[in-house]
Amino acid sequence: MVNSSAQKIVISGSGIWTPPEVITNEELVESYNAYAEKFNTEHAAQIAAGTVEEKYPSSVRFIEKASGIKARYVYTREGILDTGRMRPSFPERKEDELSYQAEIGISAAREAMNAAGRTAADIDAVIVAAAYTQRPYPAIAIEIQEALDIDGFAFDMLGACSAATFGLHRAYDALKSGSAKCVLAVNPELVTPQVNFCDRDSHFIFGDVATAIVMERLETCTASSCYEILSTKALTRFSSNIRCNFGHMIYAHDVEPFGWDKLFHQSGRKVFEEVSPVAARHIREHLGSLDLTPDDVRRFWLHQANLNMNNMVIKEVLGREAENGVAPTVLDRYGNAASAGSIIAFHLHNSDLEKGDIGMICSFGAGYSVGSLVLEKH
Ligand code: CO8
Repeated sequence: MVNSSAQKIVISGSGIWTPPEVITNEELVESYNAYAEKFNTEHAAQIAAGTVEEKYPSSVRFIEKASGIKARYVYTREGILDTGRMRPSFPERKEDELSYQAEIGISAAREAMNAAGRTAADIDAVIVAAAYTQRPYPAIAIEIQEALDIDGFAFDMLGACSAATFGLHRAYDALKSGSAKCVLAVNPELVTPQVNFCDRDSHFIFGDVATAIVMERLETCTASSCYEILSTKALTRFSSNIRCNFGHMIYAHDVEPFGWDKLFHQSGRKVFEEVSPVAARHIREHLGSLDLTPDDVRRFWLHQANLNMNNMVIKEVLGREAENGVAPTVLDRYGNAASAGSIIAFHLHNSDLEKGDIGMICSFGAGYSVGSLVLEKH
């Protein structure tokens, strides 16, 4: 959708909640390898008989070379490195307690509201957009709305890797149509509970984070700087190459509710090869629709799943290696923070842009999905 009417929509503030705890590759690999060794010893007979697959060791060198990830922030380290558990430990919160996702979402939301100079009274819509919500209802967004004392309406939406950008698209549409005057879009990506820490192909990929954006009309914006949204563009193509089969039907399925396929799993190489060209084409076409070329863009805030993938996408888009800083990386510290990756990159790497500079947020991954916004700094 192109912002053709006189009504200009802007991002007036952003915020982030970064977990206090970190797990390095070295720590993760050490615990995985101890787990794998124990598993192989306990299943020696079945491995010898060919009925159980041997677990091969993970490697820091592989992880860094294949993904660019060096560490990840986690809500809690508790349980993840315990070879007898291999999953985080989150005590269940009572029905009268704030949920984990609302808690981290509120921290990011408060920072975004401060940056935008907005109070709860100014906001009239809350969108929570994330790869998972910890319960289907009442919506996490309504819980955040209540905790922040915001009037209006709130809802949750999923969209895997593109939840955050698709959420911003919905915010843009609501502001354009007039159904909202100031939207708080929150991405509480609490994903470590869905990571299969017993799988060496994916145990290193993800980290937790929450991001938030305040979006409003230019005419109401009082922030010292903001980003006008020139245009939004979304694309989806069905693929099972990144998949999670956890859902409400499990109760009726009579299957193992915590089986490997109920957690995140993917064919990483296929995803890499299939999604990169689609993302590059999407970026070029989106810019082209605004009569912009990739060289007009001062900064690309890309999805943060894999450094090699981002380098490939940018090279394909620009026709050359990217100069330093054109597409900043945060996944070395954050890992893949699901849909929040491109928003973290935007939040941490936009202050040096000048009035009139063009930037582009672009997510890509599970679904498959690609979501982008072209921005101009005011
Ligand atoms: N240590 C050592 N060796 C390993 C390890 C490891 N940890 N893992 C795999 N290997 C081995 C493989 O088994 C393979 O061995 P062999 O050749 O003998 O079969 C060899 O290394 C090479 O494996 P790959 O070909 O798979 O390696 P790649 O170079 O492709 O790297 C990656 C693997 C890093 C996974 C890469 O393919 C990748 O990043 N692809 C892109 C994937 C992507 O973008 N996915 C999107 C993720 S979804 C998302 O972003 C958010 C939505 C969902 C949120 C869910 C939260 C839980």
